[in-house]
Amino acid sequence: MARSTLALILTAVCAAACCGIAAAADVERLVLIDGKSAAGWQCDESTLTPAEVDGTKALLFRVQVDWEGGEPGYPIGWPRIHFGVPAGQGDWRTWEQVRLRVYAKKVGAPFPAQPLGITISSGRQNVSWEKNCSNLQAGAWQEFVFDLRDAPARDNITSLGVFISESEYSDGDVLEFYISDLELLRYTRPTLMTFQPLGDVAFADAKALSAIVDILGVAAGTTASVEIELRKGGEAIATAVAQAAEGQTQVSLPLSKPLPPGAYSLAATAGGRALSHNIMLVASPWQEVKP
Ligand SMILES: [Ca+2]
Repeated sequence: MARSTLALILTAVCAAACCGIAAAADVERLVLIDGKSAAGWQCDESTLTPAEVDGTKALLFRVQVDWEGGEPGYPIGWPRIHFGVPAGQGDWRTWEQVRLRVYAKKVGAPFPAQPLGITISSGRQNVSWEKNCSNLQAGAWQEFVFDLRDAPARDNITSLGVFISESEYSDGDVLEFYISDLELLRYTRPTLMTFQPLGDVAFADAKALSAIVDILGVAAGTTASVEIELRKGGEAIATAVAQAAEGQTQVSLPLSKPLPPGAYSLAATAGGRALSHNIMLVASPWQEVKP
């Protein structure tokens, strides 16, 4: 495979937050499919060809489901395409996500619950990682982003594959998956991915409110600052700054005095991205039993 296929492209994307402010975040990309060339890829029980769909260049992964033929011993098998990672480039520990864009076509019944899988394999035995492109719809571009950090043995990745399970389909089905982009991503600065309070309801005299943050782009051995804020009607009631390492961290916002029961929001900001959740503070039962 040409080394240029593995070119790193430093770019900026605008990442939308689910319930907060959208902000720009820097990411590095390792492009494995750019839609133009199938270099480095192989296919089994399927075809892989450069094509164009909906005005976009893509690689067409085409499968005709065949319950009789295929791999010996596994006639109802796993047609697939796969990319062999060049020797010396299998240390994926710093890559955080896999992203792909797919435009799928299929005649007849909708796509099944597990329509298209992505997998990586390491050089060690019995270690694999699989994710599924759930809710795949025919006739529209869809983007799928999977967390790579839960993949085992990421220091020695030997291949990445995209596959279907013929058992999910009917014999004879013709499936077309146009893949315009497939890439590994890593954030180059701390970026808040998710923020989840430990509960939607807390006592108004709680000493602290806790939440889980998930942050990407934090270098090993370092932490990122996370600002936690309790708000009431847009006004900041309490603020604290916590430190979080890469991945999930529990953070707390200390409260110095009991607050009036009612509806509040709890917000986290890190790396320029803010996320918030509604939280209800209710009267403490300890107050009610006081004489
Ligand atoms: Ca087969």
